[in-house]
Amino acid sequence: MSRWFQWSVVYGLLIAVLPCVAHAQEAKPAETPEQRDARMSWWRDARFGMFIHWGVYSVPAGTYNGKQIDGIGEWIMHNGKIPVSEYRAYAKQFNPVKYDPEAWVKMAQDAGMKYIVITSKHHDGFALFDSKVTEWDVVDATPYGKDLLKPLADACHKHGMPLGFYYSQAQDWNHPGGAAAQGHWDPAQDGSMDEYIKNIAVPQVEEILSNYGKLAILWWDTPKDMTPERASVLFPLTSMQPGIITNNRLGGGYEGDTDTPEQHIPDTGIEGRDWEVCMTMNDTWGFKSYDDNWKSTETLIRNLVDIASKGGNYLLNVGPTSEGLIPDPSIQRLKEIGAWMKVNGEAIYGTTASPFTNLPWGRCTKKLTADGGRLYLHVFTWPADGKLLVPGLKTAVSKATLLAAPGTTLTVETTPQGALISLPSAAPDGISSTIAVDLAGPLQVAQ
Ligand code: H79
Repeated sequence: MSRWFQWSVVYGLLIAVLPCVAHAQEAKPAETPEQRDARMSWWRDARFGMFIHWGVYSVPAGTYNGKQIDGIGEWIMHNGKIPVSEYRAYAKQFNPVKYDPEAWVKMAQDAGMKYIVITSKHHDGFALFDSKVTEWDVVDATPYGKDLLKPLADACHKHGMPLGFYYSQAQDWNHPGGAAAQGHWDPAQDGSMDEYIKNIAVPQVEEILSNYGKLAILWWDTPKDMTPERASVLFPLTSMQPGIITNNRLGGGYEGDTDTPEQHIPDTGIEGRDWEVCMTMNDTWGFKSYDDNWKSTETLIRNLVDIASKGGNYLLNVGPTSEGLIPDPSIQRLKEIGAWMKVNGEAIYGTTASPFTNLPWGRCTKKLTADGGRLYLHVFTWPADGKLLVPGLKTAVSKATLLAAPGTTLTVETTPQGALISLPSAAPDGISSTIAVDLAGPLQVAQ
């Protein structure tokens, strides 16, 4: 290979790679791994949050012109191809007089949730806040006429609940130039996306980052048609909130801080990334009057445990009605999860992923120290013979207890297959019972 050719390859690569590097650095001042760990620390400990999808779509609640529209409720305008003027009329019935943000914060807290993320503006472009750059917001377009985010932010700050805003930066079906997943269906939507970004998205992101005190998270969504140029005018705004966490959905090559599997739990953790599964309790994010396909409390708790055992967070959704009420089936489930978390929360918060590849009876989380630490065994299937094998655990166990019965000590035998724990005949919790295992030395597992 000639020297010139070698260098031309090197230069070619540099030219290909440099713009990305420069781009990333320009977008965010360099942060050391230690600084990043410090910034992410509360979020990694939290493990469980509440997602709130609320907007004008809660008025049609899944039905347009007497027809039930397929799909997720907040997509009704898109899926029903509802013209802009017709959709805007729904806002006249959006009057959440029963809204009690402090009760919502308390509900989240009692469920064991450690942060809240609410839709400040979804794909329908409707702002739940007082936006100066549009009339398509709760203050100007509804009989309610008051900013919805302000009292929630106040309640969150009062109760020490970190608050995040979801903002649909690319899709906007009500402002000219905003993107739509499958293209516009009303000429009123046509326009320049660059103008939309400049005149709506940028000032609105400035508004939500400026007017509500400390914000913990900015949650972008669906980077449809987001070029690096469009994203590059939005990303730098996040520096208005020091320490804010952003997700991977801005587009334009920005990775953000977190990966965001939606409606599914990955088979394993995501190497080298923080991640958060967002999920609905039924089959819709925004309220749909006839969606009764609720997941059981058992499924929701086991999902949380499964996700924690893989090192991720669970952002679980509620979709309030146009009156401002969280549906009863959601409230019921949050209460039951809360009761479980009261006993077992120690095995979720601040834990890291399981050191085992496969546990036939359930899941494991851990809190390790240099000279030992604790394993938490989450038993879904209680052994009929009263013996639970922790396969491959080589470290001696100094103590094993049930979180549901802290005074008790369980007998542990060391066997060639691993630690064998003797259990009482009945499971303390039919959904998931936790055994805390104190290690007598550094964790060692034979796989
Ligand atoms: O806010 C919630 C959803 O509305 C949003 N993300 C979560 C957090 C979301 N946006 N897009 N999607 C979820 C998935 C999009 C699916 C689509 Fe389609 C498939 C868009 C176009 C094809 C579903 C089917 C909607 C229209 C047809």
